[in-house]
Amino acid sequence: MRHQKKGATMYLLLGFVLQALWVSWCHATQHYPASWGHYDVCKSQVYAEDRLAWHYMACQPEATDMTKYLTVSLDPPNITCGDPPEMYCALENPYMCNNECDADTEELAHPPELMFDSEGRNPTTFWQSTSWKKYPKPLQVNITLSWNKTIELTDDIVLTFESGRPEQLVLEKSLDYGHTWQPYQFYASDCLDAFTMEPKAVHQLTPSTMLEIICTEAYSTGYVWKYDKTVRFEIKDRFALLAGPRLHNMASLYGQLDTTKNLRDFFTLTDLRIRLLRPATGATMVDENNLSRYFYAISDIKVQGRCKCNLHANSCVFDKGKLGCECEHNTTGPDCARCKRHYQGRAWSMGSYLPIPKGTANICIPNNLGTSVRPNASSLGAANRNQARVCDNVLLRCQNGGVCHHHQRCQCPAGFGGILCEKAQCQGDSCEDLQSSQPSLRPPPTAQTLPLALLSLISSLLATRGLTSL
Ligand SMILES: *[C@@H]1O[C@H](CO)[C@@H](O)[C@H](O)[C@H]1NC(C)=O
Ligand SMILES: *[C@@H]1O[C@H](CO)[C@@H](O)[C@H](O)[C@H]1NC(C)=O
Ligand SMILES: *[C@@H]1O[C@H](CO)[C@@H](O)[C@H](O)[C@H]1NC(C)=O
Ligand SMILES: *[C@@H]1O[C@H](CO)[C@@H](O)[C@H](O)[C@H]1NC(C)=O
Ligand SMILES: *[C@@H]1O[C@H](CO)[C@@H](O)[C@H](O)[C@H]1NC(C)=O
Ligand SMILES: *[C@@H]1O[C@H](CO)[C@@H](O)[C@H](O)[C@H]1NC(C)=O
Ligand SMILES: [Ca+2]
Repeated sequence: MRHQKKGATMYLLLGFVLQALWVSWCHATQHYPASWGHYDVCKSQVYAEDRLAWHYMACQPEATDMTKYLTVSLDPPNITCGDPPEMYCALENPYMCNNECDADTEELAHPPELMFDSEGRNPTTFWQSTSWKKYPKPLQVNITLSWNKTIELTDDIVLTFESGRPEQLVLEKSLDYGHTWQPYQFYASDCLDAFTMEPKAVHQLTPSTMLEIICTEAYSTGYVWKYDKTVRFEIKDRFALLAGPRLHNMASLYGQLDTTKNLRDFFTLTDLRIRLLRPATGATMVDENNLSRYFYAISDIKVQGRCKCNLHANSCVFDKGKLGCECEHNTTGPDCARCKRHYQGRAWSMGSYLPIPKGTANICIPNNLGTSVRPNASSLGAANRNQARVCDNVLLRCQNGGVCHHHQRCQCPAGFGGILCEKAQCQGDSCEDLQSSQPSLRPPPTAQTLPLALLSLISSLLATRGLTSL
């Protein structure tokens, strides 16, 4: 298969900052116009105390077309048309039967690879299933896309159908290489009937419900065969819930991605699965005398994203069929998710987008540096579990524009203070404290100093979130 080309080495080169999407949005809004470039390097040389030293920064690979690096599998495996050869009729006209599929003839074959070839060819190239010969037994197909690497989505997933769009389909994702699956979005011409869910559109979501899994009727109703061929999973619309309609508040989005694991995980995956549950049947009942009208055909699938490197790499290589981050900051592993040997001087942690724009590298330091505090994996996990969450950006706990930092502390804008930035400062005589609200790396206040009522309120809010277990 084309994505498994032997020896193909693909460098996802130094990028703009974040994905092209965000860059273009920033460009449009003229926010932090020059600063985004800081994310594309992991380190730079600076003069410090009269000598040259390295200054480390958070960094991540450029967003790119991720369909070049996936493997596709179908279930059932022999569901592709053409073996034996078959004639298909148009959905809207049962007498128009000029669509022939024959797996042994290249021009008439429709293998799964044709969902990922470059478009712009005329006629389009597409994968096609067998027809609904066994009606009323369901015609169901799973199309599974696997990267064998954790990736982060940066733009809408777009499926383009050559057939009518299915009456029922589910988009699912896995974060653990296909062991477990969660739904991403349900699609049906009748959500209540198909999934017993109320239909909902993404624009009905709010910042506090932005991770809700919805069933939408926007991509299934009717069969405007020629004009409306796409089915979307709207990533950009969900980003905009936090960063504003034109993503003018990027700092808020970054702060929230940084500190809110649910939010980060929502856009993170190792595999995607398209579950086709019921093909388009048109405006009328299923015509049992001509089942050659009912089938699935997909001409294109778009998945834009980047390798997840925990802000410790600015490139990702595709080598021997396998994606991997080129880790910096003395980190290692496919996702740069641990410190190198002999660099475990302090516990590994992911890089941080904050402070905007340079971020914090959180490099791994040699073992013999600093104190002998070396939390091992198990004690670290336990410590993290026991830490109460003070704030959470999805829930917008920090007030007056504060940004939640590591779930522990609200970074308040100048003029505000208090645990949740709820107090206006400078009204009395204590104006000297203003500087202390600037972002800093000092350790967070311990959770025990917080009022108990506040903590329980926060944890009950967190417990009701739909995706806390993701
Ligand atoms: C596909 O394989 C299944 C068994 O794995 C078999 O029951 C079915 O008839 C096959 N379908 C076709 C079209 O070959
Ligand atoms: C039904 O399908 C066959 C091919 O299987 C085709 O020849 C015929 O014209 C189609 N239409 C009707 C109304 O039977
Ligand atoms: C498709 O995947 C789902 C789980 O994601 C599984 O339950 C089902 O058996 C699979 N196969 C088919 C043909 O639907
Ligand atoms: C996935 O990647 C790992 C290395 O990280 C490799 O050992 C394994 O064989 C790969 N699996 C597949 C299915 O390619
Ligand atoms: C590890 O980090 C140190 C800075 O602490 C740097 O000088 C060194 O080059 C890094 N080593 C590797 C192998 O990246
Ligand atoms: C890790 O920490 C736990 C608890 O602090 C301790 O019981 C265990 O012995 C440690 N393991 C290693 C390998 O240091
Ligand atoms: Ca195609």
